[in-house]
Amino acid sequence: MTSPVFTPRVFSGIQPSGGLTLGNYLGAIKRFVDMQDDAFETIYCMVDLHAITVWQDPADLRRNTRELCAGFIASGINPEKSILINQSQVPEHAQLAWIFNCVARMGWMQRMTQFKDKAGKNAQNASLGLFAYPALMAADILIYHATHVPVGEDQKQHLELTRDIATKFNHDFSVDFFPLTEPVIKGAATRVMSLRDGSKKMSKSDPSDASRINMTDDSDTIAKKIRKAKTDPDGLPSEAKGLEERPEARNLVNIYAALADQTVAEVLTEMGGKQFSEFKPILADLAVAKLSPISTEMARLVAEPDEIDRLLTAGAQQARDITAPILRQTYDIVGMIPPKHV
Ligand code: AQP
Repeated sequence: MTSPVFTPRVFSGIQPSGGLTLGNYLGAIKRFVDMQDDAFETIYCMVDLHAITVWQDPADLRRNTRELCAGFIASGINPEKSILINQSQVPEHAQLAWIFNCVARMGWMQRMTQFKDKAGKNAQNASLGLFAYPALMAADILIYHATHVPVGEDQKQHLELTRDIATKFNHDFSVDFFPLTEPVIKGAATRVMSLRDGSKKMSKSDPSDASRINMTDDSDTIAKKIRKAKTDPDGLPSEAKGLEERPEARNLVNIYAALADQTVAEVLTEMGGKQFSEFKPILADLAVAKLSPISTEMARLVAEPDEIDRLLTAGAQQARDITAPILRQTYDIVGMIPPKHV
């Protein structure tokens, strides 16, 4: 049997779980924009069904979903080039997730470090949805037969699980139906760290606002957070090996490199020898120059929620042209009887 050739197609998503951070921007959205201009069909998603695996106030969820959509567009995702969707408006994601819940094994899910981190010490009290999260994520990707998924480093394990689910499904039903999706984890900022603790990921749910740069922060706040970012007493080295064992210093250099579209080596050639008292204002100026136009455009877009809702409705219709046939074929492979149209 010859393997099917899958259309080069990119899928990725972000949870509307409150605010967007510089980590989300550099690790994900900025790269979504780059891939939209390559030879891919691109589908980008606000994964609200993932967000509710932990408690979300309904009014906040609606507001955060629209704000995230505004963040995507303000960052350069063009609804004329990419399909932009809200996950719950494309029901095939959740329908395929149920099939995958029956393919994935409990033992696979128990190994997921994100579940362990998010459930914390009280795992018995975590929602069943939080445990099953990676099966829904596999469905998000495979309902499009997506071949590539740009993500930050923290999602690598979930992407491996997506490949395991596709492999087991194909094997169990003796088909070559789901592709083995490639994670795309590239660039200087695949793991942006907290500004207060270089061992922790920058995260929108970190209780400390000073730990992250929010995409809605104004220029003064961005500059202040960078000025106060934790560093060590040494200056910048002129080679990357001088950043080993210096997580906070490395983080600021990585952020600079990603914002400037440079490699770490290029940044250090230029900045090596500077003290942080000199480098931080340069980084702050660059961050403000790159982020302020995005936050201004986000503010303009969120003021027009009807326009955002219209775009998402149109996106869902486009998406369902892809997802409905794939779900129908999946049901057929599994042995479900299709409805008779009379
Ligand atoms: N710090 C980060 N560095 C690089 N990439 C990151 N991503 C998130 N944080 C960083 C990438 O952003 C995409 C969407 O992530 P998400 O919001 O759906 O979930 P998350 O990874 O759990 O992000 P947060 O900010 O930590 O959210 P909360 O606090 O709600 O759990 C993914 O591609 C992710 O890799």
